Amino acid sequence: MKLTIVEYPDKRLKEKSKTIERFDKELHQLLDDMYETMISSNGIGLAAIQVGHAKRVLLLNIPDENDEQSIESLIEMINPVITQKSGVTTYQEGCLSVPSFYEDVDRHESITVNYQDRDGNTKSIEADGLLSIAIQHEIDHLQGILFIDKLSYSRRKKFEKEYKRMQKEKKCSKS
Ligand code: QAP
Ligand code: CO
Repeated sequence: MKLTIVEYPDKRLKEKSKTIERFDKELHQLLDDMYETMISSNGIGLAAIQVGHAKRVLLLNIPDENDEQSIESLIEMINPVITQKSGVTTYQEGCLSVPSFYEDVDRHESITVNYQDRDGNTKSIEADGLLSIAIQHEIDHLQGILFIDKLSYSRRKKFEKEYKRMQKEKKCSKS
């Protein structure tokens, strides 16, 4: 089932997500619904709070060299923790919860993440490139942090202005 994406400035996006303790059918259903929601919204990453569930759950599906997304490369992370980080990189990020806005954000270049899979097995992954950026963006969601919270004061102002104008245009096109 496709779920509704929570969009900024909804306060739920500021909530801190809770650790998963039961790796049951309910969790598996949430993961499947999140996947359907992410793919049909053209996303490459999604955190559970973006569909209204304050749980430490996220998905990543980075496109391959031919820019194609495949379920083979889907990564499901439960209770992720960054254990190592190095370097700095900048990327123009976007977010399904902040539609049609993109801005440069600084991240760690390479990271190591410990997490659990849908059955509760402990995993570890070393990531760099877009996967590393995406993981950091999604883990931020679990702390209630959006990429726009990382912008400088002046860029944040620019965002608020542009975003408010867009919301108005959306409303007008409906009526
Ligand atoms: C997070 O973001 C991310 O504005 C995932 O109109 C961001 O999937 C990972 C999207 C940057 C790596 C680098 C955004 C789709 C998707 C939009 C997304 C939109 C339609 C964002
Ligand atoms: Co996001």
